[in-house]
Amino acid sequence: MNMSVAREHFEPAGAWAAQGRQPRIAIIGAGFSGIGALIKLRKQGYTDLTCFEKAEKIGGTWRDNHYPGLSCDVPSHFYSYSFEPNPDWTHRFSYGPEIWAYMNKVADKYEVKRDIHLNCGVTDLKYLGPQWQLTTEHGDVEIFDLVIAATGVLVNPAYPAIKGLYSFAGLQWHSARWRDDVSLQGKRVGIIGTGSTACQIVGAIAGEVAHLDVFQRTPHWLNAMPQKKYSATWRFMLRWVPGLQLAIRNFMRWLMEYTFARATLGDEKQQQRVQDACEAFLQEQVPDPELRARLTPDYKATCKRMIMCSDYYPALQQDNVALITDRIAEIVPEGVKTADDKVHELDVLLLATGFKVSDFILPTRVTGENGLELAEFWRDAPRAHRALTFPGFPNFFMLEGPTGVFGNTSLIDISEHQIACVIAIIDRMKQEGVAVVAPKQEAYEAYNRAMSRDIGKSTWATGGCDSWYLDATGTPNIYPWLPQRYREDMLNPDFSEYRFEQLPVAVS
Ligand code: N01
Repeated sequence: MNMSVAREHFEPAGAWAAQGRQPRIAIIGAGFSGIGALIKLRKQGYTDLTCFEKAEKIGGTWRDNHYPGLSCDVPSHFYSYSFEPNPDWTHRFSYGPEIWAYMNKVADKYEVKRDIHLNCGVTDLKYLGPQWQLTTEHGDVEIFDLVIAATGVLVNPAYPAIKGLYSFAGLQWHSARWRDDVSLQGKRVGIIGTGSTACQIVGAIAGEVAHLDVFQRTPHWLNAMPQKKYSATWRFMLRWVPGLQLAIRNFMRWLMEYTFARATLGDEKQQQRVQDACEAFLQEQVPDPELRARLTPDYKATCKRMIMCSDYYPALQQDNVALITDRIAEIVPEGVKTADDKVHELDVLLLATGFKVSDFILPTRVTGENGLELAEFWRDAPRAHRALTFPGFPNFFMLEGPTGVFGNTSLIDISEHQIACVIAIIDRMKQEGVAVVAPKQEAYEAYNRAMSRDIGKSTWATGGCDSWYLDATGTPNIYPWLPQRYREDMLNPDFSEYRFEQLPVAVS
């Protein structure tokens, strides 16, 4: 695939729409968003598609995460592609391997794997006006008319800044880099973190390990996960009763958004209902008042992402499990030393410490118009226009970009709506012979101003906690309105917010 690129090769050739040819579209990442984009673009008649995937398999989050207990806290019939409902989901909340198998099955059915280059990370994207020059980790260079980054949010593991982290003499790994080759049976295990990931791991491994130390920095609010195994009769009905799957999907979406989105976005009654439910769950699950006190957050429910997990509290009360709330002082070769000078000796140390959520497509170097670097554009905090496009980066789209709808809802649903918006923009380029599209600076600024004004009313901002939703400026980097509004915006893009140019722009 090594191509030597001459500037003349793509100067006039850049205006794909004016020339009536197919646009060459690069999609970066083969997770749910990237695969959805491949399917939907092809369906719309765009066939010159190349997907670059840095790993050896497709799957994104569901490939990278394979820790014990992995499941999705969004109901299965909502956490699926709208165009590929699955009557065969075995549980109300699917387990990781089943979700990954579903994704593979869909990719096979729509024959998109042929468009995917595996083991092919993209290191550099450079806008040459009106096309993009893409460089892979192998040094190959290709030219594309349009680029869609589908690189995800919770991708790059965050390693905690704890003194001596790498001095531990035993085995240590991050939850998103699970060592399937190591059995935890009979071992002394420690886990740092008590977020969604840690809760699932603790519930799954507590019965297997000799001893488990759970290192909690901040307690999180939890609610039960109302898991249910679907019967064969139910699955038969889903397959054959017209409209049933769609009705369930719509109901689940309404339920998730009514419950969590409203509670987060200023509906005080709903927030109180969620708060009461979490408090009641804790009270019912943890009878010991001393342990319960240590597990009670001092901030509002829905400030951090709500955790739905039924086996965490029971696991913490097993004889072989200890909740450690003393601050971690340092990691030493024997294990974890806490502020009370006690060394908790371990064979294995698990880091369920979350992700570097401000990276998005970075560290891929993205250079837009006039040499503008995306890393520089994001210097204060990552921002986007409608979580999808960026002024100064024409013909470039990012699915699940900054300030997206990242609460307790289906990211598949959100990315499908974004793909619909991208397609509407490309269709317009095609109809009007447009070579360049980018959001106008003033539209981007007005949108971000409105967001900053309203995000301050959400419990992410007012709930009194720190969370991965907050960016370096302390502002929640997340959509401040109900998801329904975002979906409507994506389905009815306001083209006046974009600059459409028919001629190639000058090269910097
Ligand atoms: O990561 P997190 P996660 N010393 O950032 C602690 C999705 N997800 O992987 O709370 C000590 O939430 C940190 O402590 P604190 C979902 O969107 C979904 O669990 O900051 N502790 C926290 O406890 C979720 O929100 C599903 O004080 C340190 C933990 O590590 C997102 O992924 C399942 C520390 C990190 O929690 C991320 O979840 C799993 C330090 N230096 C994940 N640094 C489902 O669908 C960090 N911590 C079910």
